[in-house]
Amino acid sequence: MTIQSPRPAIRTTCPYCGVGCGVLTTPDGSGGLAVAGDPDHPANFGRLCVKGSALGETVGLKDRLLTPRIDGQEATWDQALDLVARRFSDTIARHGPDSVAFYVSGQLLTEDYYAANKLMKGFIGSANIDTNSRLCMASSVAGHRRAFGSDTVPGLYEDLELADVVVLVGSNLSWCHPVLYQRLAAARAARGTRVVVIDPRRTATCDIADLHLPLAPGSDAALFNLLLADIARRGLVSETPDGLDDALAAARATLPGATGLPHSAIRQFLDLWCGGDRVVTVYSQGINQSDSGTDKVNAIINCHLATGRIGRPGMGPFSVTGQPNAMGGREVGGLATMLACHLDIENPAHRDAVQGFWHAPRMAAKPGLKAVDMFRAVEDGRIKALWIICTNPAVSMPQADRVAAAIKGCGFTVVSDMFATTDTARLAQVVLPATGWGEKDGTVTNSERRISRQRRTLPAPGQARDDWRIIAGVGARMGWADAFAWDHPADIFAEHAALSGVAGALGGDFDISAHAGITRGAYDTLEPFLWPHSARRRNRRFFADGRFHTPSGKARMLAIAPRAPQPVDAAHPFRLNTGRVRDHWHTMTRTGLSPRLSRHLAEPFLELHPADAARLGLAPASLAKVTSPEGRAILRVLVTDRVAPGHPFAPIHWTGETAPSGRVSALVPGTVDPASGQPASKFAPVAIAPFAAAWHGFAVSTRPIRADCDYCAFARLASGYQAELAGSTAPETWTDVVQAMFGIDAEPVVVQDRQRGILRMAFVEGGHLRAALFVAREPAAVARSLVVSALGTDARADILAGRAGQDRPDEGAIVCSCFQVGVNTILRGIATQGLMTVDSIGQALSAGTNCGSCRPELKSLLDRARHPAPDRPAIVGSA
Ligand SMILES: Nc1nc2c(c(=O)[nH]1)N[C@H]1C(S)=C(S)[C@@H](COP(=O)(O)OP(=O)(O)OC[C@H]3O[C@@H](n4cnc5c(=O)[nH]c(N)nc54)[C@H](O)[C@@H]3O)O[C@H]1N2
Ligand SMILES: Nc1nc2c(c(=O)[nH]1)N[C@H]1C(S)=C(S)[C@@H](COP(=O)(O)OP(=O)(O)OC[C@H]3O[C@@H](n4cnc5c(=O)[nH]c(N)nc54)[C@H](O)[C@@H]3O)O[C@H]1N2
Ligand code: SF4
Ligand SMILES: [Mo]
Repeated sequence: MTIQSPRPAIRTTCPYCGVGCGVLTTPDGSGGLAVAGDPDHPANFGRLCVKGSALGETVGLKDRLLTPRIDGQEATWDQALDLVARRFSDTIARHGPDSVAFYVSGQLLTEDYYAANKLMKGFIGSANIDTNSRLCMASSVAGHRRAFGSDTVPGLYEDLELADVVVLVGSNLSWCHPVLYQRLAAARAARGTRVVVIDPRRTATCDIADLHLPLAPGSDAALFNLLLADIARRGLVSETPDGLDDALAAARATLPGATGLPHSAIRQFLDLWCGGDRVVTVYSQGINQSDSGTDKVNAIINCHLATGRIGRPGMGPFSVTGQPNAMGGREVGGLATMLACHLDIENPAHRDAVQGFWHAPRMAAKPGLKAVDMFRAVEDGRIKALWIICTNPAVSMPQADRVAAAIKGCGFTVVSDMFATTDTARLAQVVLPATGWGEKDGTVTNSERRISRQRRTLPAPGQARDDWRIIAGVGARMGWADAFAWDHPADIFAEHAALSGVAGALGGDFDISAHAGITRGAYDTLEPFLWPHSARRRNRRFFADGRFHTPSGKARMLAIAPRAPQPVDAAHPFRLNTGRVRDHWHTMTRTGLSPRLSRHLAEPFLELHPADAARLGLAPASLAKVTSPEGRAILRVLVTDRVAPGHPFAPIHWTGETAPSGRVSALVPGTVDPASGQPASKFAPVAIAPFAAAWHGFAVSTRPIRADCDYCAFARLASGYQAELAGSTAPETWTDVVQAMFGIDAEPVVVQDRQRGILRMAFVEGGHLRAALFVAREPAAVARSLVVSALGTDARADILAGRAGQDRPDEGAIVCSCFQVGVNTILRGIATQGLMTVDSIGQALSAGTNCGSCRPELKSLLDRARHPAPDRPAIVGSA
C-alpha cells in the first residue's frame, strides 16, 4: 500500500505479535493513519501481515474510554489517582504488602512495565506482580533457566533462513507469526529448506510442511526423548552438558507408542533432524501451555545441547514469543518469579543490588503469586486490592467464569485499559483511560532480542494517559515521589539500561548499559538493536562458545519422564484444544474494530471431525453446546478432518462483548505446569451435544445491535454491525423484539412463511436499508455479503429474498482480507477461469498478493475444488 500524504512517515513497531515488525505510519489528518511495512526494519524488511496492514482501521476514538471513572461515574485524574493510592496504602498498612497485587501484560511497553515492577517489588515490597505472560511464555522461561541458567533466547530470525531443517512444534506460524512464516516460506522456495510441523491439528502452517506429525496431544516430550535416544544411537552426541547420562537414560526408557504416531513417520522425523547440523526447532503454545510445558521445552533443548546445535548460524531451539513485548516484560522482571534485568529474586546478592540501585525502602524477598494462584487469592480474600493493566483476564484466564467472579468480589479493583467495555473493565470500581498503540512512546523487545521503538503519531484521546505515567502518579501519591519522578519514557529507559549494567556486572545475560546515559534526542532516533549491548558485550548469538550462565558454566540437560496426557472422563469424553485465528488478536478489543478483519471468521466456532459430527448428529454450520466441569459454551460447528476424532478445536477470541456464549476459556480447567505455573490452556475435557435451536437469525443494522438470546455473535461492518443469533424458544411476537434489537420505533417490512418457519424483516428509512433480520428454523441461509453490501444504501425491493441474483453475485465469506475477496468469487474463478495455482488466483483476483496471509487458504480452496467434499466448508458462516 502506498502512502499518499506528503507528511514524513513515522517509524514505529506493530503492537501485535512478537515478530515485532517495523511499521511506517502517516497521520491522514482526520484522526486516522496510513500504514506500511518499514523496509529498513530487520524483523520484516517491509512486509506486514493482514493484522499489521489493517492497523489504520483500529485507531481513533471509536468506543474509547476518555476519562477516569469511579463506580461508573466520571472522575478527575486527581480523584482517581488519590483513591487508588489511598486504598492500596490503607490495605498494605492494615494487611501487609502481600495483600495487594498487580496483574499486567506482555503488551505493555518496557517503560510501563518497568514502572509497575519497580512500584510493586521495590516500594510496596511484595512480588505479587504477575502478567499474562504467565499464560504465554512461563514454561519457556522456566525451561531456559533450567537448561541455560538464564532466560536467554539464543537465536536470530535469520537462523530460520540459514537452516536446512526447520521444525515447528506447537506453533501455527502462518497465522500467529505470519511475517516469520513468510520469511521461512521464501527461504524454503529459494533453497529447499525442509519443514516439519508437529501439531495434533493440520493447520494452515502445514501448507509448507514436508512432514506433518499429528501427534497425540501432550506427547511432545516423548517424541523429543525418542529423538534424543536416536541422536545417541547415531553417535551424534558431541557435547557433555551436565546431566547428559540421566537425560539419555530417561530418553532410552521412552516408548514410541505414547506419541500415537506411526513408526514410519517418527523415522522420517528422526532422519530429517539428524540428517544435517543446521536445524532450528521453533516452539510456541502447543509446547508452553501444557501441564508438562517446561518438560517439553527441556526435552527439545536437550536435543540441541547434546548435538551442540545451538547459538550457531542456522541452528538452535527457538521459543517464539506471542505478545509484542513478552520479551521486554521478562527483561524488566514482570513475572512474580523474577527480579529486574533477569536477576534472581531468590538470590540475596541480586536483591541487594536492585534495592541499592532503586534506593528502595522494602524489597520483595520471595516470589509472589503466579497468575492462577493470584486469582485464587483474590477469590478467597487474601488479595484485597488488585490493579489489572493492559489485559483482559475475565476472558483469557482458564476458569474464566470463576476468575470473573473473583474480580467482581474483590474489595478494590482498578483496571487500566483503552476501553471501559471489556469484560474485565466492567467488573472494576476504578477504570483508568490508557493511551494505546500510536499514541504512546516507548520500547518493545521482539522474539530475537531486538529492541525497537514504538513512536507516538496521534494525540492522546480525551484525558487518556500513558501507563507509566499513571503508575508513577500512584507511586508518588503513595509517598515515593522521588523514585517515580520521570518526565518522559526516555528517562525510564535510561534508568532500566543503567540497572542492566548492574545486572551485567553480576554475570547476567541481559545488559544494555551502552544506553544508560541515553539522551532524549538519542532515544527519539534509537534504531532497532539486539541485546546484549554494553561496553563489553555485543554478541549476536549466545552459547556458541559453550559457556552458559549456570554455576558450572556448562549447560544442563534434564532427565525428562514424559507425563501421561491429562485424562478425559465418561461425562466429558472430548479433548478440546484452543488457540488462535488468522485475523483476530486475543479478546478483539482492537481487531474487532476493523470491518476488514472481522469478515474472515465472524463467529466463535468448534472444529469437529466428520466422524464425531456424524455420531453427535451435528450438521455443518449448526450449533453445538459444549460443556466442561468449569463452564459451558455454544459454538458454530465447522466439520473438518483437520482435527482428529475426539480432539475438537475452538478459538479463544470471543467475549461477553462479542459473543457471550462463546467464551472458550470458561471451559478450561485451572491445571498448571508444576515448574512454571503456566496454565494448560490447550486442554479442556468437554461434552458436546447439539444445541436445540428453535430459530436461527442473521441481523444487520447501521447502529449497534442489542440482542439477548442463547447465542449471539456480533461483528462490525464497514456500514454498521451484524449479528448471528439463535434461541431455544421463539418469541411470541417478533415486532417488539426487532424494534428493541435495532432501537427503531417504526413498522418493519415483513416477509413471512409460517409453514417453513421463515421470517424476514427490514427497516427502510428514506429509501435506505437501516436494519434487517432473517429468521429460519435452520441456520439462516442468507447471502450475507449481499445483505451486508446493501446496508445503508438504497434498499432494493428484493433484499428480503436474501439471495444473489444474476446481476449481483454473492462474495461469500472473506478469504483475502486485504482485497476483500470472498470464497465464492475464488471458487467461481477456479471453476470458470481455470485458475490452477495460488499465483494465478492472485493475478486474476488480486487475492493473496498483498500480505500473503491467506495463501494457505487459497491453496486449500484449490484442493477443495479438485476434491469436492460437501461436509467440509472451508470457512464458517459462509452463506
Ligand atoms: N492472529 C493472531 N496471531 C497471534 C495472536 C493472536 O491472538 N492472533 N496472539 C499472539 C500470542 S500472545 C501468542 S502466545 C502466539 C501463539 O502462537 P501459536 O502458539 O502458534 O498459536 P496457538 O493457536 O495458540 O497454538 C499453536 C498450536 O498448538 C497446537 N497444539 C495444541 N496442543 C498441542 C500439543 O500437545 N502439542 C503440539 N505440538 N501442539 C499442540 C494447536 O493445535 C495450535 O495449532 O500468537 C501470537 N500471534
Ligand atoms: N484457552 C486459552 N486461553 C488463553 C490462550 C490460549 O491459547 N487458550 N492464550 C493465552 C495467551 S498466550 C495470552 S498472551 C492471553 C492474552 O489475553 P489478554 O491479555 O487478556 O488479551 P488482550 O485482548 O490482548 O488484552 C489486552 C487488553 O489491554 C488493552 N490494551 C491494549 N493496549 C493497551 C495499552 O497500551 N495500555 C492499557 N492499559 N491497555 C491496553 C486492550 O484493550 C485489552 O483489553 O490469553 C491467554 N489465554
Ligand atoms: S507478523 Fe503481523 S502481527 Fe506480527 S508484528 Fe508483523 S505485522 Fe504485526
Ligand atoms: Mo501469548
